Amino acid sequence: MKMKNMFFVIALLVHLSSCSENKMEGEIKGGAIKGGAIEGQVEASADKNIANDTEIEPPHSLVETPPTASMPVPVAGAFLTCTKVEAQSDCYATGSNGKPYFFVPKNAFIIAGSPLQWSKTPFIVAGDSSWKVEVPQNTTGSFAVALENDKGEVISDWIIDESAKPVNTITDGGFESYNVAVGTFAFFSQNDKVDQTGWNSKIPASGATCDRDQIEVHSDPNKASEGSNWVQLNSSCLISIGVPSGNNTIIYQRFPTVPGHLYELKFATALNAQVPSSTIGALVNDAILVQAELTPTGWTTLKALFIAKNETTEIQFQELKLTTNSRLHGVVLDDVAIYDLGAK
Ligand SMILES: [Ca+2]
Repeated sequence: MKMKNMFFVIALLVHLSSCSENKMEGEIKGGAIKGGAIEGQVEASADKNIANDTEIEPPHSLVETPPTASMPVPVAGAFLTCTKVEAQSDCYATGSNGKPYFFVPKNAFIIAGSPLQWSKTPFIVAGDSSWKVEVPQNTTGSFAVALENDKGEVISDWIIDESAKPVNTITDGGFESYNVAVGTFAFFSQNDKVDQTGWNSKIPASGATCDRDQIEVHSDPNKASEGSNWVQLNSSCLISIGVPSGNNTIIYQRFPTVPGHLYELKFATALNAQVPSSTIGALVNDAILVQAELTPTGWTTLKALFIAKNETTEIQFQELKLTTNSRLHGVVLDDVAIYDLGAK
């Protein structure tokens, strides 16, 4: 891990959303995500139930250097989820265990515009770990809500206008640019790729028993989290004579960032039913931002915040803790987005 490139990063997660059971049948066996600890707030949104028995690991908090006073500080292990309801946004905070996260906001902000502006806005406490945040009438398109406590720590969430997604810095986050026949899968090597935008792949720096990286793309609109295609992370690394090694390939994408800006990573992941458990890792400039244990319970959406240090940032995904080199099924990935939250 390149320490010099390491971000000040903080995770993470909690928010479990997604697919109905019938979207995850077959290879990726589905499973309902149970309602959990914060029923009152979450059950109102049928597709965003929170599991209190999730296997997801606690967040990893990697702090290399202290942030400057003006820089927003992502809160480790806290996860804000907001929805827009008329002239306000209903938000609730959860921790990595899926339960309400104790947070005492001092200020609320609407983050919108180009360039992004953080504008203070009134808010009220709506319940345990939930708030109603005023959204000004002139707010259009996609915007984010941020809550800041008296320590300058921030939790935030983007509210995406489906007709306007200018803030997503990731190209082809749903892997829909790959031409794969429905019901099949195909491998795409970086060497075969003419267009170098979007996703690329590489072999893990250590432990790999293969020498050819590939991206394994599956297609089926009834199984994908978004669109038709998704990526499986475990079985695409080959030795050069073409024999599957079953080792994992890192898929990555480099994208422009503004040093000092806060970014929100969001992605959907799941585990094939043939595998009892495994781990997905999302790394920012080689530093782990998200490390989550998965069981075959259907698509889960994970989110995390990080602060960019460079003008170009690399996001990587790989299946961690791969214990066998002969497995054909593993962790899958879809619907990756990274949203710029600007700097306060
Ligand atoms: Ca997709």
